[in-house]
Amino acid sequence: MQYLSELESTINDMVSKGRGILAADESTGTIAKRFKSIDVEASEENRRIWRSLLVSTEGLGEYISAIILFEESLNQKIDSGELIQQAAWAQKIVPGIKVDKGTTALALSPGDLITQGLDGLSERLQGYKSQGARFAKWREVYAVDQHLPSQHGIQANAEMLARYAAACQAEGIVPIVEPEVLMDGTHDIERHAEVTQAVQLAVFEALHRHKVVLELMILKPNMVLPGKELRRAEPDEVAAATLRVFRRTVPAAVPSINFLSGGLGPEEATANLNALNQQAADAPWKLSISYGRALQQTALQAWHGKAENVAAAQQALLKRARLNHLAMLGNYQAQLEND
Ligand code: 5MM
Repeated sequence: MQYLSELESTINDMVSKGRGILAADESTGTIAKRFKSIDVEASEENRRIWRSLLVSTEGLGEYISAIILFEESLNQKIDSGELIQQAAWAQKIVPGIKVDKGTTALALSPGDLITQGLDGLSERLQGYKSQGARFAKWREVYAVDQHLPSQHGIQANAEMLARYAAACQAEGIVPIVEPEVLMDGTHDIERHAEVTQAVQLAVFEALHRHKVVLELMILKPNMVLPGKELRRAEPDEVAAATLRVFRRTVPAAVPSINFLSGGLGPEEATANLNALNQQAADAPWKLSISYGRALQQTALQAWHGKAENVAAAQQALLKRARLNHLAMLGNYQAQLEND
């Protein structure tokens, strides 16, 4: 395989015990929503300041091994004049890039979504690589109800993820494969498990068909949960349901499973990860994070767009990263939130 040693070196840098991935790849519309919640204008400069703040947090590299960026961040500099991706490397944090172009309705399949962005992907990957990105991320999104996602939708989404992952590996870029079964809705945990299992089976079948090397990719999935309009589940229940599905569907060759937080609160996301690691001491894969909201939320609240709050926001980010590090070791306790 061309670029084999490059891919191996990136995966070794990204997958390390007790470290996780920070998702800072919100598209322009999504980050505008996050900024609106703290009354900050969604300007390019504010996005630069925010992502500079994240990546310059001293000590972050102890708990975070990689950061997913949005396209514009690869051209942005922190105040010292270093590119954001160089500032990440300075802390041994591998920079990567979201390469999908967001979701749209899947034609003739009401309620199913499909992600766009395959056209010209290889050329874009070459460009991002020359700018310093070492890995990429692509998300497919599945809404859940009694009938959704359809079998057709599950197959179409799996095909997209596999074609994306194959294109990445062909260019020497490690793919993060993100099938997100949404937690929105009133479904019970059994229905979420059933859908997550069907989605992951289809994804791994497609990855095999497209010759994707499982050792050189990272899975970024949802946890198995009841619909958020139904009820909130305890961490032990989430961990047991999630591991049951993952043991059935995720090959041992996959080095790391890095969960998305999907709208879980920061403390809930950390507690669930802790339970997963406590219940899965014998698991073949690392169980880590690729959280966006659950890592950034408390820091955003502390920042509020003000220069004088940067240090407090960085402390908040570092605290969440450290607590998630403890959860990766199965050593998190809720009372640590008060330290
Ligand atoms: C599911 O979202 C991903 C993980 O973030 P959370 O932990 O907050 O759920 C995240 O990487 C997402 O894919 C990016 O923020 C891009 O999302 P949009 O909606 O902007 O494409």
